[in-house]
Amino acid sequence: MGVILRGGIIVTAVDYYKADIRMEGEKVIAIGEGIALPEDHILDVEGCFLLPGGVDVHTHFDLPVGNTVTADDFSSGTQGAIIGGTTTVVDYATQFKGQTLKEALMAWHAKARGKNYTDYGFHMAISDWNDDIAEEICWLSKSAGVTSIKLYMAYKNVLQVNDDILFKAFTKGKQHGVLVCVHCENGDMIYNLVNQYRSQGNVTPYYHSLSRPIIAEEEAVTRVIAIAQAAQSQVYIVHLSSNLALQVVMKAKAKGNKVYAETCPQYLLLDESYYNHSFESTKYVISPPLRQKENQDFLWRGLSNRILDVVATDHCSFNFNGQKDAGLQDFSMIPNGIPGVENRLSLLYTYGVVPGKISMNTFVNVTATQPAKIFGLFPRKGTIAPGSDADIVVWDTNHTFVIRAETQYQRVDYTPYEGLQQKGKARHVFLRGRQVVHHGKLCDVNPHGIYLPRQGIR
Ligand code: DUC
Ligand code: ZN
Ligand code: ZN
Repeated sequence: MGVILRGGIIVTAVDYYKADIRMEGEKVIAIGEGIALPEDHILDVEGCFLLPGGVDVHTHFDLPVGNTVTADDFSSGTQGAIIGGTTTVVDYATQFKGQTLKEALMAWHAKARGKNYTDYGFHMAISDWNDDIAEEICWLSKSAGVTSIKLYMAYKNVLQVNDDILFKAFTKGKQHGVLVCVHCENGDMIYNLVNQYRSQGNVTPYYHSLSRPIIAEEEAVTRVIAIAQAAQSQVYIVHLSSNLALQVVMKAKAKGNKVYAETCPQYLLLDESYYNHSFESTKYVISPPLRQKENQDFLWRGLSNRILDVVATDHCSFNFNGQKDAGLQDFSMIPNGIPGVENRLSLLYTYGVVPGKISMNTFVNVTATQPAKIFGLFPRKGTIAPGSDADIVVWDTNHTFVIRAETQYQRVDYTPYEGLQQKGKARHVFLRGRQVVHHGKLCDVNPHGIYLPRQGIR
């Protein structure tokens, strides 16, 4: 027996058309008219969009940071994701000092196994690069299905790597089909600014943003693109936040450099006015920080003209009470990060598609198709086509709701989007053919997500 979704409008990165979808087992089997077999179950989705399940390629679930751990683990994080229409996440497995990549990856598998409501893959964030680690990149890609790594240009004395390591990582990555993702902020500039503010007694969250100016991002983006070019490698820039950094990416792409760039809902929708001297503003402490509002129009345009490839969330949640307050006396001690995996599609639809800033095709492209393509999951994920996994979101364009911490599935005590009115919601969600969300509610209490080994990049 198959399932027929009847009467919806299918949207992919390039198409927009009315047709029925037939799913059987885990796959989309047919698209068109008159495709139902006699025993099929028919679901009427008249008036809804049928979208490929969202792919969020930037999450941090169950991540230890300092002496705490992110509020969401794989269970609560992926419940939030699937309710919001995201059916695949690629989480940053993280290597800590002294660990091999294999040890780090096994630790992440242990955290995730049996808990996922979405399908999932892993990147590997590397905090301890050396010759032995470099040799493990081949294993990571060929045997473990992890075809992307991440390095940090910020967090001096903790995660920050120098240009020598960046060059070596790009070279290794190219050799083994591994995409290098980079957090682009100049950590030395930030280190000095943080120390200056603290020594002057300027310790409230307000100084978090002053200590991480746009020039630190612009410089790092410029430098990383140059290093990748010298190593004849591709580069993926995570969480790009400002117009100046966007201009650097635009010029590099125009020159033919293989540069991918990701932004996040928080940079499209929130701005630096959230930082003040109150404890409340710890809720918005992220890196890079929220920017001046005028950056947002440029980022939206960057999405619509496809200079920006991906919208991911960088979901990295810490409770307001009991975690963010570690930085009450010192902004540099506030754990960096915000939640959002549950809200990505509705935020982008409400503030991007509805006012006409991006098209429906771009919406699908940046939330599903491009992330799947860039990270080796396409065409299994990221589109609706015969043979693809039946990860389908039935998107109700007329459903309005308000984002509230008290009703969210994410297990964190606040949301940076509190009170925002949303237009558009995932009514039903199918994960590999199985209905897991019914009328906006999780309808299967069991986690059915599976690990996705990914293909290497070309
Ligand atoms: N960068 C990330 O990508 N995630 C959390 C914190 C950070 O700085
Ligand atoms: Zn980062
Ligand atoms: Zn991140």
